[in-house]
Amino acid sequence: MHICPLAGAPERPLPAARPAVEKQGAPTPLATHLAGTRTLTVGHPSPSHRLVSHTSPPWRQVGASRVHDADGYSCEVASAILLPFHQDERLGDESIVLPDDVRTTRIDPALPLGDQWRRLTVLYDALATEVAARVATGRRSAVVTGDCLATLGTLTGLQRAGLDPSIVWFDAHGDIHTLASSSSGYLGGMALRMALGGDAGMLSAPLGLRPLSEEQAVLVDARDLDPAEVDYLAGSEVLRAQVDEIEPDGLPEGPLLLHVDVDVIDAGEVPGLRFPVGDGPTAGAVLAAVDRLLAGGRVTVLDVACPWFAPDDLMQSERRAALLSEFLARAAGAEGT
Ligand SMILES: [Mn+2]
Repeated sequence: MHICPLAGAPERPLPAARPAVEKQGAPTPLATHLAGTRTLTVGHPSPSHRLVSHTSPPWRQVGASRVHDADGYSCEVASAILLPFHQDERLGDESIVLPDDVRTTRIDPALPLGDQWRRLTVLYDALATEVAARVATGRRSAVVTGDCLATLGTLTGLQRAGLDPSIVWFDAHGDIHTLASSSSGYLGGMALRMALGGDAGMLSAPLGLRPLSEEQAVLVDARDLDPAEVDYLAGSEVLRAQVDEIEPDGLPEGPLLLHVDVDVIDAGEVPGLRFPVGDGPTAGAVLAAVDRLLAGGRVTVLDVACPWFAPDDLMQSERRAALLSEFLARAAGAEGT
């Protein structure tokens, strides 16, 4: 599995492999193709959403484009939806850098001033619109965001595409707080709980997100839990697993949203995290677990959250880019197909 270098190569994607926003009449002309780049910027989302149903989706197809390099060899090109935000704050472009050869669709709508929940709703609605359009093509998609809260938009998009996905949540934290139980008030620490119906009036209801049942959620390697999270999980049906042992066979049936907060990786390997946690699995172990789950053929979206601060230096930036490259290559790659 590799991503071929595109520099200097004629870009000749096959008809079936063009970016979703450019094909098959995506709901509205959402994207503006920026001249001279392969980045698409999605600006103003449509309030209407096309519903499609997939009874037997071909998820073994890859979320990638097949191109031919200068020597005529074909290879897979990764593509990704990028939401460069931490909550409703636009991150600098240096915060999340995707490899040059990743076909990137950037979600960057104009947000209304004022109320944070309204801003987040507009932002995640735009993400959901793009995810739904991408998923409707039957390809696995990759989404890269600045925090875990944005996964609510990805989940909403899958549901708008007619799916009823379960969620596999790799995270050093539980993200299972409510507004009432959280002592910090950090919204990212409530993301999974909101997917399960927590504080539904704030984001889930305005987005049209249908809360998942607890049995549809698997929390993987959450090793830094607050007492209120421990109490909730002890009385809930949320499944728990470890990175080293998780296998597709033990997961809820049906399509899966695979969410990976990079802080699940031992903090020693991921510099500059907002909430670093040690004693975690290696990046290699997390990537191997992702490989196993992708090989199961049910992952519709690989969602990678990057809750880190802006990079301190070039070395830090390059380490992060290398890590993201590994994830995106897997989302695009032929393994498991
Ligand atoms: Mn998280």
